[in-house]
Amino acid sequence: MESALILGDGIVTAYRQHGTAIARGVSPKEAMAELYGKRTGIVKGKGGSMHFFSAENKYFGGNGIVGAQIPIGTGIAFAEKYKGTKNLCVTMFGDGAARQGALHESFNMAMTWELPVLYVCENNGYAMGTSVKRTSNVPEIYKLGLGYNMPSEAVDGMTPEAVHEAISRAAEHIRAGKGPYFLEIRTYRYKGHSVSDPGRYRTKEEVDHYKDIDPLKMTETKILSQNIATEGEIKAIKEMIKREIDEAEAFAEASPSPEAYELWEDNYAQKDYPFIKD
Ligand SMILES: Cc1ncc(C[n+]2csc(CCOP(=O)(O)OP(=O)(O)O)c2C)c(N)n1
Ligand SMILES: [Mg+2]
Repeated sequence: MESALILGDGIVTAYRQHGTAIARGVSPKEAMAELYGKRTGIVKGKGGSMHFFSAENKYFGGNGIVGAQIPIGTGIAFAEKYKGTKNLCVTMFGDGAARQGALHESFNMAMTWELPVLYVCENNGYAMGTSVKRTSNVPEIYKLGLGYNMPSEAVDGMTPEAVHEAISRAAEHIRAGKGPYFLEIRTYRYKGHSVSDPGRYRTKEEVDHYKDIDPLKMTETKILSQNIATEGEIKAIKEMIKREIDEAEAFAEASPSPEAYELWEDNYAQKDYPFIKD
C-alpha cells in the first residue's frame, strides 16, 4: 500500500496496526516500547498495542472501537479538501467494521462532497469468530460502495503486486479530484482473534490453504525464480530484520516506564503539532 502513496497522505485504521505504522515511518523501537508501555513508545507508553499515533507521519492511529475510524478518516479527507491539498486519507477497516452504520453515513457524505478518501476494507474472513457470510446476505463487501456510485473493487490481498496496482489506480482517481474510492482487499487471519481464541469455527484445511498462498512465502518464491535476489541475499535480509527486532526488544526492556504525573499530560492536542499548525 505504502509503495503507491505519498507521505502527505494520511492513514487511519483499526487496532491491527503494527505493520501499517512501521511501514509509515514509526520505528520498530518506538513500536516495541509502546507494546511494553514504556515512555519511549510512539505515544509515550499510554496507547499500547491499539493506539499507535504519529502526527509527523500523518498516521492518525489505531482505534479500538470497531468502525469508529470510518467517519474519522472521512473527516481527515474533508480537512485535506478544505485546505486545497492533493493529499488523500486512507481509511482502513475490517470486514466486521464494514457492517457498522457509520460506514453508510460516511460513504454518503464522502460521495456528496467528493472527498479525497480511499476506503480500504481488510476482509480477512472473520470478525472475531463470526464469518463474513454470517454477517450479511451480501458477502461481497465491495458492493457496499455501489449504492453510492462509488468506484468499488475486490482485490486479491494475497498478491502484493495486485494491492500496489489497485491502490495506485485508486490514488490516481482520488488525486484527480474525482472523489472517493473503495477497495475490499481479500486476505486471511491465520491466528485466532486473540490468545483466548482457539479458532474452532474454521477447519484446518481452510487455514492450511491460506498458508500455502501466504504473500511473504509467494513473494520469496517469485524473487528467487526471477533472479531478483539470491538465497544468500534473502537470508542476509532476514538476519538484519531479526537483529532489528532484537534491538527493539532490548531498547523496550531498558526504557523507563512513565511516571504517574504523566497521566495528566498529552491528553489534548498541542498547537505545535504539525497538522494543526496549517
Ligand atoms: C463498537 C465495537 N463493538 C464490538 C467490539 C468488540 N470487537 C473487537 S474486535 C471485533 C471484531 C472486528 O472484526 P473486523 O472488523 O473484521 O476486524 P479484524 O479483527 O478481523 O481485523 C469486535 C466485535 C469493539 N471493539 N467495538
Ligand atoms: Mg475481519
